[in-house]
Amino acid sequence: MTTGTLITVAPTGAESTKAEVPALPVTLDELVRTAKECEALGAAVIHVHIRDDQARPTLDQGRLRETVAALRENTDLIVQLSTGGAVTDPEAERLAVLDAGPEMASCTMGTVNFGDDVFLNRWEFIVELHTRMQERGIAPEYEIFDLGQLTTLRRLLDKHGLPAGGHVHVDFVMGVPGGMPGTTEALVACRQSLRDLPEGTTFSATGIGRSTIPVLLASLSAGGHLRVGMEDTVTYAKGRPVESNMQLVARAVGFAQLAQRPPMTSADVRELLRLPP
Ligand code: KMH
Ligand code: ZN
Repeated sequence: MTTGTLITVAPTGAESTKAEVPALPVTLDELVRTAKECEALGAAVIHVHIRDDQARPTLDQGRLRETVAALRENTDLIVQLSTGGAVTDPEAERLAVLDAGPEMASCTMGTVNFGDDVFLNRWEFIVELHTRMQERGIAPEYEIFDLGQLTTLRRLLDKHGLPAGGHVHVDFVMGVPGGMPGTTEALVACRQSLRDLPEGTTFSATGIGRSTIPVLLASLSAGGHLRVGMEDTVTYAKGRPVESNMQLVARAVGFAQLAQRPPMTSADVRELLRLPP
């Protein structure tokens, strides 16, 4: 039975520029402040991409470690580092993200067209990420950009076993130009495909751009959880830029409360996802 709602905030991403989106948190200070405020509102997980001194996406190991340490020190949020990075990041650097020791990390289940780019995720790379996470006790969030990627996930689990902690959690990333659309129909198709995955598999969903609200509502009504943030959405409503990540988290919390599925604490989420101690 689904009770509360797991709310993930994805505050930064790798795609928007600070010049175009000044409210984007790009420094460690901005990120920590955002994390604290989003936690106070009801977020339990933070999906993290970091930037360099010029606000460009980076996978710099020192910065990643510093970020994990600062978020741990200042919040009780579950820190989920992105292994997706930016579309230009090499596989070796994406794998090395795990060396920063996060509690969770993202793990995308296949290659997808990504606007005018390609987000490359070869099978061997997926297996390597999954295996390293198993060995290190890092819980994956399997990112699903298209329906067939759930079949890849099933193949991965069949051939290489369950993730650390034994619980499977997926995130439907919907509405990327090149991936599945951010519609109720697509979410229901994904939801139905979960029956081929281990019993108890949980899911969250996020809709890119204007699909954010339809996906949020569809996920709540289908028993799913939510991811929101400026990685995915920089327009709050027609003609209104997002002012902050807190604005998006507050909206998600409002919808979750309306659905009588209030936000879960990070302690509840650690239990739900059976995160390794
Ligand atoms: N920035 C995208 C190319 C992830 O974080 O794992 C990939 C992405 C997925 O954001
Ligand atoms: Zn990401």
